[in-house]
Formats: sequence, C-alpha cells, structure tokens
Amino acid sequence: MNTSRTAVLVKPDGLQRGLIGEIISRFERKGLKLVGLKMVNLTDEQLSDWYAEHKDKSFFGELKSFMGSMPIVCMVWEGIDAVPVVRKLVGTTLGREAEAGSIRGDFGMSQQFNLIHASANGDDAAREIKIVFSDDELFNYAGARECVIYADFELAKLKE
Ligand code: 3AN
Repeated sequence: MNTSRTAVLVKPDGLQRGLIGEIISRFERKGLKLVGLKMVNLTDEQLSDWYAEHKDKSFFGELKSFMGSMPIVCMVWEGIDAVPVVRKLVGTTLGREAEAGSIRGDFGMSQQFNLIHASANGDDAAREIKIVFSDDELFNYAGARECVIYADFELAKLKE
C-alpha cells in the first residue's frame, strides 16, 4: 500500500477561521511537498463517496450538509509515510481531546467543526484523491529542499 501521497481537506470552519495559511505552513515546515491544491464546492455525490464509511451513522446527513455549505480547500501532500505523518499533525477527531501541538489540538474544540480532514490510510488516500483531482491536476516536480529533508537512502525510497 503506497502511503506517500495523502488527501487533506480544510473544512468550512477552517476556511471561516482563517486557518488556510497556518495549515499549509505546518505541512510545508514539516517537509511535506504540495502536489495538488484547489478550492471547490463538493457535490452531494462527491461527499457521499468521500464519507461512504459513515453512511449509516446518525450524523451522515448533517456532516454532508455542513461540508457542502461552503467551499472546501483540497490538497494533496507527498512525502515518505505522508498518510500517518499528516494524521499525526492533524490530531484526533475530537478537538477538545486532540494533542496540543496538533492542528485540532491547537485550534479546535469540536467534534464536527474539527477544521480538517486527512486520509486515514493508503487505500482511502488513493480513493479520496480521485474524488477531487484528475491526473493532470497532480504534479510531479523535484523539491529543492528534499536533499536536506531526507538522506540519500530515504530519497531512493520516495522514488520507489
Ligand atoms: P477523522 O476525520 O478524525 O478521520 P472520522 O472519520 O471518525 O474522523 O469522522 C469523519 C468526520 O465526521 C469528522 N471529521 C467529523 O467532522 C464528523 N464526525 C465524526 N463523529 C461525529 C459525531 N459523533 N457527530 C458529528 N460529526 C461527527
């Protein structure tokens, strides 16, 4: 399972709170590479696909209507083990309990208004990226900082 690319959504509350720059900056400073970025209104169909695992939950309708109420900022970040690395930077679901230092831990108090979504595993990442991005909206480019972020043996792993 390839976990080198992961999908991130900044939710309506993150947009309204003015946290787009802060969130992008945290991922950049960590050493992750931005390979896709767009602002969209997600359709009901896209949200049903995105949250398919929650379709039987009581909050499914409310979650979709919240996520569809405003534009969402969608990103794809790349790096070794990007999926678990980004999950750790995002923090656990409930903002009140999320670890200090994580995005939700530093900025959130809520379960639903938890600012950001990050793919849970490699399969979800592949599925979620496809819901929002076409192949020509994702970029392969040499990162100028990679030689100081990774050792040579790690760079080889990234290119596998
Ligand atoms: P995470 O985003 O941390 O992977 P999930 O997959 O358990 O969390 O939940 C997906 C989204 O559903 C959450 N980000 C949150 O916005 C919403 N959610 C989860 N649990 C609840 C709940 N009990 N009530 C309302 N919304 C919820």
